[in-house]
Amino acid sequence: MKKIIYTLATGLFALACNNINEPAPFGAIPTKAQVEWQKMEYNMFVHFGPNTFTGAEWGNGMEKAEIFNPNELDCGQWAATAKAAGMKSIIITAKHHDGFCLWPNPVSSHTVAQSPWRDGKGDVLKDLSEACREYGLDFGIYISPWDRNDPHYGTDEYNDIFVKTLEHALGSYGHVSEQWFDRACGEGPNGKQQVYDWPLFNSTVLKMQPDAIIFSDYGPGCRWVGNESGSAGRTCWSTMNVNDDLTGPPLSRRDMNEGVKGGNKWAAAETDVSIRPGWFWRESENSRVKSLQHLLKIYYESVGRNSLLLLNVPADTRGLIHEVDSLRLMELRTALDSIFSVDLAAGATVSADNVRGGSRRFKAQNLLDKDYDRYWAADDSVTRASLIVTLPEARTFNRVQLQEYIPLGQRVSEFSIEALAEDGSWQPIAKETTIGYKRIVHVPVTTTTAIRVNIEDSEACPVLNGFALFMDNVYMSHEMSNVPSGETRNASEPLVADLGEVMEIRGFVYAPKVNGEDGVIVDYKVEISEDGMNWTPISSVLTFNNIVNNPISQEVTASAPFKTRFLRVIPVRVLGTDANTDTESETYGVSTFSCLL
Ligand code: FUL
Repeated sequence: MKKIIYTLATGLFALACNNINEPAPFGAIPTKAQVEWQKMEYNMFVHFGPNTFTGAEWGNGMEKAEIFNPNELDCGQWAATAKAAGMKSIIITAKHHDGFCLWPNPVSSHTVAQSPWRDGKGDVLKDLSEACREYGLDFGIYISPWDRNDPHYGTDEYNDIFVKTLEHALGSYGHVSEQWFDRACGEGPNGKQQVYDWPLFNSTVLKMQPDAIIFSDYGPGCRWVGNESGSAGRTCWSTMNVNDDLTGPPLSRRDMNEGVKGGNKWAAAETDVSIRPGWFWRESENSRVKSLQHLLKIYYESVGRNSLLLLNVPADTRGLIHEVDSLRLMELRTALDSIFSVDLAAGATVSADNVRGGSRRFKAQNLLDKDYDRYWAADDSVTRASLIVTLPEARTFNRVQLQEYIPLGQRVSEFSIEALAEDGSWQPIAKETTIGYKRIVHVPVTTTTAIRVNIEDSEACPVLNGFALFMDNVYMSHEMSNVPSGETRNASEPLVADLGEVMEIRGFVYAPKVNGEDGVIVDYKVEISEDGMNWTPISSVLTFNNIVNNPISQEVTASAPFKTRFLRVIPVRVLGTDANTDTESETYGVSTFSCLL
């Protein structure tokens, strides 16, 4: 009888425990589409257009449509490459800043229809959307609001034209998973000023594609990570503080990089970075495709830091992904598979010092079951808790992966990891801040039978759905230095070249060096001299294109060769020294400078 009462009692207890409510969502939470977007983790960006044929990073809009002729274009090859690389979608630059459209449309007269490619009957968006469908990939579109070709740019009419452009692109190719809005604009103070109607642009996208994730500095779907070097903040919140209409003062790069704790909108970071120095393909950069080590570093600093990695793999003048790039992608895939396919926490048992309502539904073991929607949660009053993962035997690892169940919001703001030492003490191996959708923590190579994860602080009760251990034998942390060293100067002083005698030159090359102490030149003027004392200006204020975000070597050529002995570049605006330039995490410094003979 006693036994029956006991069984009945425990049965009732278990029943009661399983009725414990799940935690209420905390703060801003993602939509279902945003959760699915984040689960993709790794996508392909393809920059392609007139710049592919001219070698420019930013076209000036004057490029003739005749130059666009990728006569071996095969979007099936792009999609097959992305699929084999393990990417889940492809986003194409349907219209970059030069205004050229990769699809025929009635809104523009500067499109593939005006090009010789396939006798003006080609359509890159059609080919790519079909290829993506065939390979089970999502399809996304980059359309630049900044347009250096459209004569209406800078007038009220332009916003309506832009809306029609969006409607056409978003309405003609089936499902579009992501709309990429680039807020770059290099018009400068004397250039055309366009006041964009962002609420109208965003509502147009959602009218045409209700589930599309809209990328921009502010979201609303996802936000820019604040740099083009492939690195999300070590602290990385998926929330931001932005106005409802997504307008307002420019966000700081730091806010974009790290997000804002307790921010009012969910807009997780998307890390866009190119596999090459530039965004567009250039023959000269075939030898400068990022190394496997560099790409792994980027992977850890994006996917491993609660961000989605959007890796740009530009198509070449043939219209194909170049062999060098696809080989590197396959090397990366092989490395990622070798690192992440064996979870060294498999077979472990997990306990916690607090389980929500004592309920089996929220038990700590859920962390290992690989079911995304089953999680461990603590009681509402608990913001500090410890989990102990006991391994079946001693195992060796150097990566600890943690995941928060983001459909209920991002909560953890501080955590530490310890390993059980042979003498029974807990030895600290990591101390970090945020987790988010996925956090891959680098720890020293550790051999142990148990790991303790301490949630030291959380905005609300912690809710975690994943824990894993990995051993990475491929990636070795080392300094990445892919910029040539050479003559060093303080970047706020003029850069002066003395050729020794009067010579004919074509222009000059300026290569800012990253991670230096001083600033990189953004805007500048050029002067020449025969004696080094009397100088003649030969330019108005010019800008190094996209140098703020992507500080790669810039080649500046004059419209015709000219003769001089001295040439100097006078900085007009320099990163890090201009109070109006937000450069908290961006100081670049000593540079190389030389003339082009
Ligand atoms: C930037 C652009 O200016 C670059 O050309 C490139 O498209 C990059 C993805 O975004 O803001």
